[in-house]
Amino acid sequence: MTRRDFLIAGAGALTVGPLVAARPRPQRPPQSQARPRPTPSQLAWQRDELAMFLHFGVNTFTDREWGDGQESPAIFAPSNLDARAWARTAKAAGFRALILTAKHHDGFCLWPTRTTKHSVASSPFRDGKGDLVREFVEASRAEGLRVGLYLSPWDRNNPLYGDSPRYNDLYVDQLRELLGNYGEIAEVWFDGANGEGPNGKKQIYDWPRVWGEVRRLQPRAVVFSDAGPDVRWCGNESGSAGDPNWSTVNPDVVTAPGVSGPGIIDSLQHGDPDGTVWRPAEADTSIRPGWFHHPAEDARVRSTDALVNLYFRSVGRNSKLLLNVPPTRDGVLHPTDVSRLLEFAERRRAMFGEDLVATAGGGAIGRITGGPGSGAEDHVTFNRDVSISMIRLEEPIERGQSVRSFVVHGTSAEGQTTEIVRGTTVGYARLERFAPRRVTQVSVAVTTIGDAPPIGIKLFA
Ligand code: FUL
Repeated sequence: MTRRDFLIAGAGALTVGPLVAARPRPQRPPQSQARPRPTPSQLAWQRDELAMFLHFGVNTFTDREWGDGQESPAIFAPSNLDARAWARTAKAAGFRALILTAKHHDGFCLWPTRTTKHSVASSPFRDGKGDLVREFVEASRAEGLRVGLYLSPWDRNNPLYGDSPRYNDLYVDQLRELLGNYGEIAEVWFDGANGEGPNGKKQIYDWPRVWGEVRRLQPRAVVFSDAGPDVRWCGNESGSAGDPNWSTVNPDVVTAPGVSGPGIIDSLQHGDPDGTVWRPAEADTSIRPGWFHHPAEDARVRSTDALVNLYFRSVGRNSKLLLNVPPTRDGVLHPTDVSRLLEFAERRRAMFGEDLVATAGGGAIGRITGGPGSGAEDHVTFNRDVSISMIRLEEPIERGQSVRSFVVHGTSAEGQTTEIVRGTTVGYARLERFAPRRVTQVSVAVTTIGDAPPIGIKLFA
């Protein structure tokens, strides 16, 4: 298939190619005006690319994943807790934000809340005078990292859980403490877990109220949940974004955190090209099998190769990677996890350190076609024969997302042009790997919804 065939085959309403040239040009309004765009906070969130998740709490000490709320605060006794070391590792590994489980489903609060005694204030940590949320935010800021907090709505300790209005008041009070007393919070993370309360009582969460509180107290924060409103879940816990992956969604499909039903996972994975709101996908997963640290999993930390693959499946598919690295009972990151993170960073530096378009791109990058609902093609001409094996494509997402499909061709020094790779959406970033090949010119053709944007092209050996 030639590039021109691709342009013809790939888009519904093309204005190029002999098959459609005779048809009247579709009378579509320029959609770029109407298409959703990210807010400045959503843009900053995505540009961070990598965030580190820290699951830490009573489960760390009981060796469980979900506590039942009956744990004694006396067990929370990290011997050597060093939040600054967490942040230093995150920074050294190229992460730009950190998210801490301020309260998990067991209800134990890592800050001295006024709402319950089930907190660090009743524990041996810093002789009951500690505030881990404060240590965490201060350490993150000292390393220039953005801060996020996870506050589980499901609370297996609190007696009010299941008594909907009263528990909702308490939950909002906890949120107010976290969002009112610790400076700027960049992301607030809500999962939709909604287990049974005492005596089988069902808790009905008041999400509009919760999100309203976040807006009021932290207007620049992004709110994550399955249903957004700012950032959506990618639909699995293995850290793989969908392909295609649109950052726009139809908000009527996933209406609240934790909802299930037909089409929901598909919508979380892929978004919707005709979606009316901007709600990019966050890909969350753990560096280990569990979310909390379990000594038995110390030999099951993801390999550096696996982390690189994960990066391609998340950041490389228009998503953001939220990688969990759980502290141990000592309150430090496990040395194996730390070395994997540093190797992961080193590998990224080696892979993406030299953009050949910048260093050997002799020719101008030119737009050939464009226009609403159309295709576009850009060329990179090298001033020498170069070997390439990876490409990074980028859309200027501040203008929205519009690439529906792309195809990359390479031309050798002998003048032979062959297809290298093709795919669907681009968005913030699209990363592809392929068998190394020598080229003097690379072209990228795209089909789009709305105006064809200038596509950023980076090529790597
Ligand atoms: C889920 C929780 O049930 C897991 O324990 C973990 O916190 C994960 C990130 O979200 O909903």
